[in-house]
Amino acid sequence: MRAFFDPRQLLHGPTAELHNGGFAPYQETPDRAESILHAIGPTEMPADQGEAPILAVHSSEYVEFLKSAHRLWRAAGREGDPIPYAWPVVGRRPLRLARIDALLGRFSFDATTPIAEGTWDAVYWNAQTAIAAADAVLGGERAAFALCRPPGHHAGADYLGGYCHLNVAAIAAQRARDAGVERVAILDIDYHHGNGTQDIFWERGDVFYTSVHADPATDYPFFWGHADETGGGPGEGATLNLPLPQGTGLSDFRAAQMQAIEAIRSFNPGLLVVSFGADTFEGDPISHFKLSTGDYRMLAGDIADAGLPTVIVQEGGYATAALGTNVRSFLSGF
Ligand code: Q9C
Ligand code: ZN
Repeated sequence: MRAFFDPRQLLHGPTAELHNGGFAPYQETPDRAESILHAIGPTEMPADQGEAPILAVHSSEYVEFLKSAHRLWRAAGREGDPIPYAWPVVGRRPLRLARIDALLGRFSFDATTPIAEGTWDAVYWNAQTAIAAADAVLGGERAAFALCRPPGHHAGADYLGGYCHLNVAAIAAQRARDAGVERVAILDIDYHHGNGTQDIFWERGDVFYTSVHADPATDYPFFWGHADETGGGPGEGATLNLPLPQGTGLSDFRAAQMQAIEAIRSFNPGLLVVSFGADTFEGDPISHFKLSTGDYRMLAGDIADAGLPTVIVQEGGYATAALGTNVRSFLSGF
């Protein structure tokens, strides 16, 4: 399978994150990409398609914020990386905000996603990697893999969070729409619900979003991913959430994924984007499912059986030493 990666994706390297009330080493490390590269072998560099496919998903105000946040943080006399601490909980009027702390709150939903000096370059090339994989599939490949890092599915049209800045799955899906694919499905099998992807396509009937994930009553991102969220307006019925309890192993996960695949088949898309997170792994340090390395091959086989042109984008997975072999197992099932 063709696989894409750009070394500039390693430029995003925050040092610390807020975790359980204190600072801890940042979990979403460049080593994650190195682990995957080591396991899957050579990758191709993406072409540069510019900002247009990014701006087809994200607001220009948000993109300008991502580009300038680290510089504004330094200009405010700060050390370290920008981290937000105040949010507009109730609503978001279009305010003309100036101070970096206000901007951080406006364009984020949590405090776990710093913006380091190299973040914009890293996430720009991260997006190009997803676009290149989408273009390969649009060009006739049966499946292609985007080694995305940082992940994307928690990022909305105008907000970051959950280690995510640009929503690579949404960018790939929109790329397919803009290339003339009438209906696109997204299957999200990261441990966490992909709130950003859901939000981006919430009112869209042309992009079906379905996710198997840890119950948000107990797990991040808490405020999205509940079973009664099914889409709004023209998108009503085009969102399907399948939350599962902590401790879930292969058989229950596989059954839920099969339900998601059946719903995708009924939607009859021309292309599938898989948000693949390996944080469902039994050894993951921040998650609570019980999948083993060999399970990923079987789960991928079920997805491949749907017979759809498939773009696979990497999301989470924090058992770094095992991450590469877990990804390789998944890709081997196609
Ligand atoms: N330090 C993805 O898997 N942080 N994001 C939870 C643990 C948020 C994970 C606190 C976890 C987000 C793409
Ligand atoms: Zn995750």
